[in-house]
Amino acid sequence: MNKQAFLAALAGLSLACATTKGGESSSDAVVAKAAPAASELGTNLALNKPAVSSSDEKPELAAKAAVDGSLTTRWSSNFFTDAKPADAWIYVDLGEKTAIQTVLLNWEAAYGTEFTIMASDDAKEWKVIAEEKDGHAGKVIVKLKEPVETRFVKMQGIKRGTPYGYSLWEFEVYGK
Ligand SMILES: [Ca+2]
Repeated sequence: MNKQAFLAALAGLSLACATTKGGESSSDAVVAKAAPAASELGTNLALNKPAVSSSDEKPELAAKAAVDGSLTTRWSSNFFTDAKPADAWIYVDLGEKTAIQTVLLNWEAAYGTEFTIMASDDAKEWKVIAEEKDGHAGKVIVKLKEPVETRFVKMQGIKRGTPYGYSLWEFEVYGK
């Protein structure tokens, strides 16, 4: 690579970093890596709402542990018995159609590298509202460009970050 090409590549790299930092993206969803203050997101609409999962590794690692507001309890999908462990999912029922704009996934060490966020009014017909291809352990914040009206909000796993299941300390949903 000559000097000019190297500088051009470097400029591209810093532009990519700035794009990530600024939270701007050309895709439908913006994924922020840093957690905003809780007050910026408002009320967690998923807190203590009914949650359903494709499977649970153990009874104490059930779906409800991802919406109980506790960072010492978690949901884990079952990676021993699931025919397709990478397809595991969890959804929360907000109780009524609600405008949502942010989903915060607080992943345990067993995180999802690739997953989608889906919306539904009946828990049968699902629509993809965001896609993430760079998941990591810890907090992953998926911010939609526009609010979406939905009753059910789902994390649909596509690719696991580890050979284990998908495990979330908390699955949080916000209106802004
Ligand atoms: Ca929890």
